[in-house]
Amino acid sequence: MNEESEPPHASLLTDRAAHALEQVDDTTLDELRALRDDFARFMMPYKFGIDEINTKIGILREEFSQMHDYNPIENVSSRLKTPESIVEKVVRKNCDPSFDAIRDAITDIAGVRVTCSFGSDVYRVFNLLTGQHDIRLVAAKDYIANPKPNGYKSLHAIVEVPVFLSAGPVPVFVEVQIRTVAMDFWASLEHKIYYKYDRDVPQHLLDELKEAAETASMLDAKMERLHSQIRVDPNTADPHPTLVAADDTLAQLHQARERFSDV
Ligand code: 0O2
Repeated sequence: MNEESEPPHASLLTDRAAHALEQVDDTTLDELRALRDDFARFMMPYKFGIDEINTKIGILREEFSQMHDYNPIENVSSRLKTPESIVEKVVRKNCDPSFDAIRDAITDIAGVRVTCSFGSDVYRVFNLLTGQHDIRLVAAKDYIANPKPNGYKSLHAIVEVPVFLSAGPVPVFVEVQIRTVAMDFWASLEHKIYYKYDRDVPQHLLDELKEAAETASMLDAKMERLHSQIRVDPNTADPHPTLVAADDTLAQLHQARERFSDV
C-alpha cells in the first residue's frame, strides 16, 4: 500500500487493530462513531459534578480560614475515571452496559478526595457538605468507625449534585472520600504496595501495613488531643483581618443607619 492510499491514522494503529478496522463495515463504523460521541456526552456531567463539589469544598475551606482563622481542610484532589476503566468495571461487575444502567451502577466515575488535619474535621466536613440543600447523600461508608481488615480508614460518601446544563439540571453522582493526612499517607502507600505486588502482597508486608495503620491512628488521636488544648473557640475567634472594616468605615455606616432611621 503506497502512502497516498493509507487510511488516516494508520500509523497510530497496531497491525492487529488496523486489520480489525479493515474488517469493520461502514454501518458498524458509523455506530462506533456515534457510541464515541455518546460516551463523551455521558462523561461531561461528571466533570462538572467534580467542579461543583470542588467549589463547595473550596468555599467551606475559605470560610473557615477567614472566619475562624483555622483550616480543617489540608488538601483536595479529584479524578475522573477513564472510559477504559469504566468499561473494565462494567465488564468485571457484569452490569447492564447501557449508559442509563452504568450511571446507576458505577457510582465512582467522578471522585473527590479531601484530606483533613484531624479526625473530628473529617466528620465536620462530611456534615457541612452533605447538609447542603442541593446535595443528596446517596450512601455513606464509615471505614473510620469500621476500618477494613487491612487497616484502611476513610469516610466515603456517594453524593448526588445537580449540574446545570443548557438543557436543564442533570443529577450527577460523585464519590467523596474524606480522611486525615495520616490515613491518606497510609492509603497511598498501601495502594502502591498492592500494585507493585500485583495484588499478591507477601504476608509480612500485610502485617507491617496493619501495624502502620494502628500507628497512624495513634498519631491522629495524639495530634487531636494536642490540638484541642490550643484550639481557639470558633465563636469568639477574631475574623480574618481582610474582613474587618476600619473604625472610620464603621462610624460612617453607623451614621448612615442613624440618618436612614430618621427619615
Ligand atoms: P480508585 O482508582 O481509587 O477509584 P466499588 O468497587 O467502588 O464499586 P467498593 O470497593 O465497595 O465498591 O467501594 P469502596 O469500599 O467505597 O472503595 C472504593 C474506593 O475506596 C477505592 O477505589 C479506593 O480508592 C478506596 N479504597 C477502598 N478500600 C481501599 C483499601 O483497602 N486501600 C486503599 N488504598 N484504598 C481503598 P478503587 O476503585 O479501588 O480505585
